[in-house]
Amino acid sequence: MAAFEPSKIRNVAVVGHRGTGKTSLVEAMLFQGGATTRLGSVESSSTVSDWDEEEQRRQMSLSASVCHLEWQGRKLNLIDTPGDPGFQADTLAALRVVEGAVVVVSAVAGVEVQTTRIWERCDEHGISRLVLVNMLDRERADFDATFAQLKEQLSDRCVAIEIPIGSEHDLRGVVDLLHMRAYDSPQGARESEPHEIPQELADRAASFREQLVDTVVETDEALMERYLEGEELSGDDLGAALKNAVARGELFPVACGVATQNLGAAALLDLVVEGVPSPAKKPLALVETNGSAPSAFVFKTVADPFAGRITIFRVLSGEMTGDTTLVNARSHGKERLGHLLTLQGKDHEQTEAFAEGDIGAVAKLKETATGDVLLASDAQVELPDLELPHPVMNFAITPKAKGDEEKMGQALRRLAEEDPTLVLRRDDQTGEQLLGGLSQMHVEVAVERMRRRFGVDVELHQPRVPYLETIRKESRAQGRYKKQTGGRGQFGDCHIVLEPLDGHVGYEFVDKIVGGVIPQSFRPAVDKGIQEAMAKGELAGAPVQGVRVLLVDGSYHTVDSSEMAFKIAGSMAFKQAYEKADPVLLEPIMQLEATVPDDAVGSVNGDLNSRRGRLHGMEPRSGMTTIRAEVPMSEVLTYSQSLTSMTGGRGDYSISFLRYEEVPAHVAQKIVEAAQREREEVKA
Ligand SMILES: Nc1nc2c(ncn2[C@@H]2O[C@H](COP(=O)(O)OP(=O)(O)OP(=O)(O)O)[C@@H](O)[C@H]2O)c(=O)[nH]1
Ligand SMILES: [Mg+2]
Repeated sequence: MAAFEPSKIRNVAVVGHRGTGKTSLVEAMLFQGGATTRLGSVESSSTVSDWDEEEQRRQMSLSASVCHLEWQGRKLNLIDTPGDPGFQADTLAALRVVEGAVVVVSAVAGVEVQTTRIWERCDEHGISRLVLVNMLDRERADFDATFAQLKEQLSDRCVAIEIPIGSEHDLRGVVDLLHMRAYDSPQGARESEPHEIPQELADRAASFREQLVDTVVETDEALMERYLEGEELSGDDLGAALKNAVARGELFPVACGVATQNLGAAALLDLVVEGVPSPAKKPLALVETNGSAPSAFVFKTVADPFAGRITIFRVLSGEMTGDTTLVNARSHGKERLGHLLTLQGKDHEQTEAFAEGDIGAVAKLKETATGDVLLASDAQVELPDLELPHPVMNFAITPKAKGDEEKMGQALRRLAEEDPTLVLRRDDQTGEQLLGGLSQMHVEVAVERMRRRFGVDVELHQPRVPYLETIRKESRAQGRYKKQTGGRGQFGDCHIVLEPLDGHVGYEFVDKIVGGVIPQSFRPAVDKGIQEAMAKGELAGAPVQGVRVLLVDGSYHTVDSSEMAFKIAGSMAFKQAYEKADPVLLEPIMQLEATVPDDAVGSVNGDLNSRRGRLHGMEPRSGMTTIRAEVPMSEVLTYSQSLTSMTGGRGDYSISFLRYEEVPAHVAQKIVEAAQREREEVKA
């Protein structure tokens, strides 16, 4: 396949809350675009994008899937992304490489937590957006309520370009508000012949059309003038202005869909081609590139034990051809690229070249990981920050079979390469291996993959809460280390001041020494000693954060002073100053969103209350209520069992990290005592 020119490419991520129909929509688009010959379904595990065994078992997307199709002579790269916040690393990375996004919202559930979060990310990256109100065939689907929510909660620049005819099981088609004509459902509304708008819908359609016209003309002065002069604007006039406004990110058209019946896909494909800017119009300035020399940004890697590593990239500049050698801008190592691959879910096809802006893959690179940049020649470039969330759920992990430690470590490193929000580390205090992820399911999926892909069976143990420590007031102390008995002695002496930093985050070391009372060469050693002491706070052995250290005074000995002595002095000074600085424990607070049957709301709320939860909002909808609350992580480590029993298995929840907060004193005391007991046990 010859490379598509940049102006003929469209890159689009399909995003939204969990279970809104993204994968089904991608399936419908691929079918509609002729890239597949049958419409697969999530239920029968036959979609192109949910190809992974674990995705099929759980019937949800766990990682981004890259697909492509041709429409109106353009190449559309579609990235199906996971909606579950535990797997958002891929979703966030995908948003770095696209000019457009299709935001899928359920007509039953409306705007949900993750919808809003992703919307905000799209704002940050200036991504053009189209919204699909999906699942209009489901019981209690409500287009009007959903559209009102979109305008209220996402943007008042959301504008309906279609309304449904009929609803729920009686959904019969859609009205195209631009051209004011009706299409019958099912099966690709735009394929059927248009006809008159049904009489009973005429008024409703007219009022929606008026909103559409008013909103669109506001974005185009010339059109506005014609409108004010009383001219009747044609669908094509409006369409052209709308398309420009979408490209500039000023309007967000809202369309109707039933992804599983391929209703809405054709209209969306038209919108993508016409509204989303091509890479030629909007080059991605992720790093400074050298004009026409090839460079690429790696936004995903797949670790496959058989096929090896597959690296998925977006071409930032130049044309990328196979059989070339590029340089990894992070490691400065050379990477030899073999055949280039075009992806369709798990399938790949060899390709000669990718033009600027296209998305492609290559197998078996040596050391390139997600977030890396490949360049034609070595240069210092600042790598783009993917701004991924940090792991918050940590589980102690041990292999079931003794002696499998090495194998487990290897498998986990491969998985972490694929997903940087999965972090394996060793707890210095207990020596345990800890596996951290964004949610319990995130970690469980990793475990399942280790078993299936790498043949390692492991056990997870009660997650540890990643407490932090910080200080609340200023303090000052001296650290003086002196050992001067026989031979060469040791001498270091420093005075430091601790100050709390805003928001309990960060660490700063400020050198305030005047006149060389501590020689320049020893001052970094003081800093180092302090940082080592901060790795394990005195309260619960948790890392200390949110501290500014001023090194204000000290003394030295011309013979006995050494870096080692000043490091120890620094750590002694810190420990003393820390005790006087009113130290406190911080705990992670989680955002919990539970959807439960109306009759279980009382008990779920009561239970959240007893877990120190703070209720934020309740939204009843269709017999189910969505409860939003903030809860300390330590209280919801085993929430899934409780929710199941309170709701008879009809409840669902998601949880994600919000921020750190001070632990209330009575709770903190217990944690500190437990940590002390543990330290004594380790010593004994
Ligand atoms: N009735 C109906 N069901 C739908 C529609 N779209 C999707 N579904 C079903 O809803 C469920 C979730 O659909 P998916 O396509 O997996 O949703 P998703 O947004 O990809 O979900 P995640 O990847 O987990 O975020 C599946 O059982 C689909 O068959 C629709 O328009 N109408
Ligand atoms: Mg999906």
